[in-house]
Amino acid sequence: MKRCSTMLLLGTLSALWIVTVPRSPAQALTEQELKEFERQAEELEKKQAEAKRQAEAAKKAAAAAEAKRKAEAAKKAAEAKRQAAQSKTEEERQAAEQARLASQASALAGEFLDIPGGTFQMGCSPGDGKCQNDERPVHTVSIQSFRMGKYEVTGGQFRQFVQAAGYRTDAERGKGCVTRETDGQWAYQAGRDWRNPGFPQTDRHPVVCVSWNDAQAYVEWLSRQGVGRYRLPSESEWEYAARAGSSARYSFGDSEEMLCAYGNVADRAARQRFNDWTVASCDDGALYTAPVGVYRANVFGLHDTHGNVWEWTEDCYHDSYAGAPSDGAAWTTDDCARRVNRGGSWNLDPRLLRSSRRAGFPAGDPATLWVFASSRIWQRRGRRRRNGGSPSKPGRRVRMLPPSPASSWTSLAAHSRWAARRAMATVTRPSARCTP
Ligand SMILES: [Ca+2]
Ligand SMILES: [Ca+2]
Repeated sequence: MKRCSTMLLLGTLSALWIVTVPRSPAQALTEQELKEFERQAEELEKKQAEAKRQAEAAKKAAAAAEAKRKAEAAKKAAEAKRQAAQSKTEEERQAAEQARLASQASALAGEFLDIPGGTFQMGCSPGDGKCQNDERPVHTVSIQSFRMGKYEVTGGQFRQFVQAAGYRTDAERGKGCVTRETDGQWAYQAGRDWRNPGFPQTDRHPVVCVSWNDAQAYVEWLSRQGVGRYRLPSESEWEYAARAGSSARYSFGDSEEMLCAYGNVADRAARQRFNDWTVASCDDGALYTAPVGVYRANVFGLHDTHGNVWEWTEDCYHDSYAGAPSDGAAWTTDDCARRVNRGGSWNLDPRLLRSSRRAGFPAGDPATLWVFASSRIWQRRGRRRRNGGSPSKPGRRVRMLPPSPASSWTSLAAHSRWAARRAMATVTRPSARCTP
């Protein structure tokens, strides 16, 4: 019992000592620091939590921004694709419209060729002893590029005009057409007109018995069809195009025997039928008119510039070139009772088929021999580039044109060489019946 009392007493004293003994200063700072540390830890945790929240918010914002950017990019791409598709559709629509107009124009007016501009000497060819006074003086003419019918206007083309417009030609309204009937004389024959000139004609033959007035009515009607502007070529445009860079008597040279390869003329066979004719010493296979495009083209690609049928031009006839325009414009002042025909026809001899040969006939005179070729004028959008073509619309026409514009006889000769190479691939070969 005594021992237990003693231990209880010691335990009580020890506990009192523990409670009452003062702590060291180091122990007090550590406790404060612990509290401070705890406070700082809490603050740090709060900051870390805030930073984490901000980081997550920034991440979400970045993700949202990226998603927005991608959405906008996708929207722009879709818009660009839509616009491209729309543009392509518009281009296709325009191309289809142009093709439709070209097809309609071709059906109505035939094929046309680009004739490059240039400068040439108009009139009597050098050394040509058969020139008439009206082929002089030889003078310089500058021609702007234009488009010209590849062939003479055909009966088929003219028929469309007549049927659509209800047109009646001068021959039908007047005293008929000048033909040579059984009596051997050329004279007006009632009842003769472009439908029935007295010899076989198909829709591919050049229209005949057509006066200058009829030709004007045709090109004016064409210009109202919404497929381009048309007019007759000026006389200088015609000669420039017919010569195609050649200063010789004919577009191909001076050889009369070669005429039958390039056109329908009064040939040896015609002499069998019309024994009073002067004829070329060759055979072209056609007694009257021939379908257009049968014979060789000149280096511009034009057919029948020598013979087959005369071709009306815009000009009034003057018996001299004194005072003639030098810019390719039609000469339409002074006496215009007669209009100019060029190229000669199927009943004429080589002398009358030269490139410089001219004729003037009354505007209302629908002789069988006299017909025309229309010319489509190309309205250029911009200045032609040196290598050809329009800067705003390069395309097929660019490849069709020569490497450089013909601006003189020298450059025109270069053009001719180029055109000759091109023509070799496409030119219509002469009829097998030709014996040049
Ligand atoms: Ca002939
Ligand atoms: Ca002709």
